[in-house]
Amino acid sequence: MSESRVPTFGPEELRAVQLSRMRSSLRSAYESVPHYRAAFDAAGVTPDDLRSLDDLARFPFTTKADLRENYPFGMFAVPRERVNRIHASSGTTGRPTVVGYTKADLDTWAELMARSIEAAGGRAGDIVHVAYGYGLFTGGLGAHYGAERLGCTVVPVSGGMTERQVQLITDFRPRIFMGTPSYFLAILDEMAAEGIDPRSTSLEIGIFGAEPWTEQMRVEVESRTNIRAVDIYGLSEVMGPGVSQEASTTQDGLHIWEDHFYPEVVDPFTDEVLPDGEEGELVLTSLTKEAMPVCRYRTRDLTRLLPGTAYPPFRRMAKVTGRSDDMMSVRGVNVFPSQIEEQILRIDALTPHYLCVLTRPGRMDELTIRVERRVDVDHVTAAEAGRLLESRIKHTVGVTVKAEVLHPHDLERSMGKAKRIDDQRHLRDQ
Ligand code: DLL
Repeated sequence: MSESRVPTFGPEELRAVQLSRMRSSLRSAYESVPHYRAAFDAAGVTPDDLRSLDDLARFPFTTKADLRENYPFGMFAVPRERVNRIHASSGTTGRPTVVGYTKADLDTWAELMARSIEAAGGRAGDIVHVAYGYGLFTGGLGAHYGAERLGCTVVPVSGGMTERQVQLITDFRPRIFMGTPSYFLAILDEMAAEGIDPRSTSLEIGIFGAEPWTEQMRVEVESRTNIRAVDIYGLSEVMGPGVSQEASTTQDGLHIWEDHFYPEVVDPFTDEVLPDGEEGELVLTSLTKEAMPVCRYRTRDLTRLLPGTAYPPFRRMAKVTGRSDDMMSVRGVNVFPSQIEEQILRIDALTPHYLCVLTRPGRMDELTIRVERRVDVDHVTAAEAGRLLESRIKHTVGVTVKAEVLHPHDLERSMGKAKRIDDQRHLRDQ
């Protein structure tokens, strides 16, 4: 077997590499980005105060708001002429968040994506179908250059035109699919409509990310196909896809490429750094980025740090349970869409196509789960499934919800990240 792209480090050696890279990254941020100089000064720290990795806790956090305030290029640590590429995420309101990459950053990203695809079971010579969106979103181009770097044949389909996706999968016979899990379900439905058995396709590996998906969703995808489904994580502010990747050999959470990103998990309310194993908000510090170093970036993603299995000493992060922004507070109970998804997929008559609708008809919040039934399910069974879902959510999550079981295809399909929450409460407040 050829040598792995995942470098090997002893635990001490990795920490030494992290510390020296962190020092130079913080120095570059402090010296070249006015925002960081002001934030470090306000916190009373300079990069020289970083003597051990634990000292990072003394440094200030960086948030999406900081990036927005420095729109468009204020967070860059290099002259604009050295920035080779820009990506941006639109966000729901206001200015987009802009990120930049030097030539070396793009090279690192391609290498980390090649590493991720390899960890997912990919190898040179594979055909890779990329259904992540191309453009300002980092998914498409990130996957693309990584697959090319690994020596794969890339099919840059991007998202949308689902019939054509099916045709290209059938005709080109890719081994690997890369896209959001929710969009892959739409492709599976299209296959079903065309009478194509997904088990008869060439696909063996699915590298799914850009949105939360549950273990139950993995079971759903793997049972309908011959695919091994693995998770990929990343965010544009920190690089894009390829910050962490689940190994196909273990399928037990995502190894963080710690030679390039230093993870912490903090209590989202007290900001205190939590010990490994405890759930909180993931905070990432870039160690090698030139164009836009990030110091303690608050991802808003909730997870836990776990010891490495397939690639120690790199630690793993557990599957993201949700974003703190996606937490629905319903009559005092905190609920994440992933908790709802888990219960939906435990009921045979229901599909993973669902939407959580929040309303406030009187003084109290109401949560309605709109979920499609499976094609072969009759009305009586569908109604029973709805009642079962209501009672299971009541018992496991602790909140009373209304389930509305819909016909197949009643809900809009997304081509990228699925929309799981429709908050209509503000409509009445205005
Ligand atoms: O979604 C980058 C990406 C592209 C990752 C393709 C994986 C595959 P953004 O658009 O900046 O970047 O959105 C980042 O998406 O903070 C998470 O909330 C969510 N997210 C990304 N991957 C996962 C995942 C890309 N595997 C935001 N599980 C992140 C759960 C994920 N959430």
